[in-house]
Amino acid sequence: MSQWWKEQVVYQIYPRSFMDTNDDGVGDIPGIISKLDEIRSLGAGVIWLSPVYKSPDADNGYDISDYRSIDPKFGTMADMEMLISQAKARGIKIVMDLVINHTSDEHEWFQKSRDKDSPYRDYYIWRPGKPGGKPPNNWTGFFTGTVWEYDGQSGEYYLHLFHKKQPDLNYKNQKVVEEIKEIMRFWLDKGVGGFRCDVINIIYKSSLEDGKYQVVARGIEHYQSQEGAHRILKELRRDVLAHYDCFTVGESVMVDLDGAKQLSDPERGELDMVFYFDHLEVDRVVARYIPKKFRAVKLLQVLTKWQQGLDWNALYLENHDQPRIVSHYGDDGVFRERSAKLLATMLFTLRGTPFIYQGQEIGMTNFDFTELSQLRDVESYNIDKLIRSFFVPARIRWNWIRTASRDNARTPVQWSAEPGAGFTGGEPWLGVNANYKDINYREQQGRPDSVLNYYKQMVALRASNDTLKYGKFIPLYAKAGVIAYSRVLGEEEYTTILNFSGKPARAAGTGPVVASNIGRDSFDGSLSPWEAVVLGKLVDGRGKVFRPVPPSVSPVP
Ligand code: TEU
Ligand code: CA
Repeated sequence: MSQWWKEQVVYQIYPRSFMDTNDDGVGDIPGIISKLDEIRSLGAGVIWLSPVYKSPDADNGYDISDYRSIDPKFGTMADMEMLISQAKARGIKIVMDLVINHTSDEHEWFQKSRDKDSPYRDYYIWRPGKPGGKPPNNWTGFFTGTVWEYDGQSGEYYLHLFHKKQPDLNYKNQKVVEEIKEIMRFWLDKGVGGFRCDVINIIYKSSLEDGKYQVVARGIEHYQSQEGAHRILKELRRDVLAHYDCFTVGESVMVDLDGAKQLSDPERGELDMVFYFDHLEVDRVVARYIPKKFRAVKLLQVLTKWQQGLDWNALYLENHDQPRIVSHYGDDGVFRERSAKLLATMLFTLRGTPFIYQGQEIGMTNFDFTELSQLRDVESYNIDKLIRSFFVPARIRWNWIRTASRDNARTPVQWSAEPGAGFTGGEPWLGVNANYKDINYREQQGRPDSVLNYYKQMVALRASNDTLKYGKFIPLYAKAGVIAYSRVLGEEEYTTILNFSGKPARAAGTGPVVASNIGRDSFDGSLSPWEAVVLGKLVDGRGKVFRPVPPSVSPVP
């Protein structure tokens, strides 16, 4: 089947924060429909929709209580069908979020499984406790704390790697796999273009032995990328996905390059692409919450590893779990617009399918909250509790939470300078950033040099250019804040030079400018603060190659 998804740009929507049409403060499906033209004008051909299924919202929809219905706060199934067809009319496919590691505890399967004699008992992972009222093993979850919850009704514990309202399904039970196949067919038959598969590499628990010591996700060696998960992915592909023109991108937790290769190797027939986290953790210790210094040299190393290691990458800098990239790797102060464009330059000159997260295309920043009580994310509260138990002082705690909280990405999209940022006429479920008066879609739409218009240019540049899509990635140079790499296809070559710093810098090389975040039309080797430039290689009238940039760009002292 054709690999159309390699040609496309994907736009991720987190529905509750996207656009509210009935002023209840929560984004909805009619809101998405009302913005389809904006998404089309950006040049995206796919929308990945974070969950809109029925859910009690213990984890904002990642706890599903019915996979075949739409939660009333988002609209109706008719709205959903309308969205699919309205998107289709604009050449856009909708991709659903497939959250199948766990369900909500309010899902009927789980409710039935609380009865020991029910055929649904084995849909989940139930175990008796250890003597002395201790849980069945020492595992800890992604949201911290034990993964076991005791259920008085049947006198046993059930496993939950995330929130206790997100019980894990038992993938040793073939009936569960068959249920999932039916759910996938249900949505594919409605015309969706594929799935983003939530934490897909951890669905299969090989054993429930105690885990090696670590604070968060203790026990992961028993469920990360197990043979069982690979086998199930192959089966889902063979029995379901292969019969539709669709793609899958799998979120893969704590995966290394070899693991990601296995999951996305076309020969193996599992996933089409994987999301990994390495490139966003250059300035983090172990996981997101403990900061260390950002080094551009390290970033280029990580990019090179994945660009050369995988045949095809899922390229992303933001999603609903990550801080805003301009606040993370860029400068959300004086150089906000310029650094946001630099990050866009990087995103669209790497090899893979680019993903844009809502608001990224206008350079939205992290939230401006000043205390924990303004946050909604369950993870932030749990992390705070955890690090408090290690006696981390309040100020440092808040600093960590503030920079890494998932709510950074979840504040409402800033559409205009009207009250509620044009997102809602009511009280938003999570506070709007006060900078909406300066940073909003409408203002940027009307300004040629805006971040929004730069995104549009970069999407268009990639779309029209096979070298940027399919060219080989070659790292050229990294020093201090500057990195350079090129993309090569046959005789064609493009070089990207990025200055990740607020200081001027130099990088040798002159030549025709294909993209510039400061509106240059020629380049002489001197870089402004946060400057990004893409240089092209041209072929002259006689077919002779003109190399504007030496193959290895070297620093000029
Ligand atoms: O995220 C899983 C995941 O591993 C992390 O990114 C997660 O956010 C957690 O912070 C690890 O510290 C996926 C979803 O994207 C996330 O929104 C859900 O909360 C989670 O799965 C459970 O479904
Ligand atoms: Ca609403």
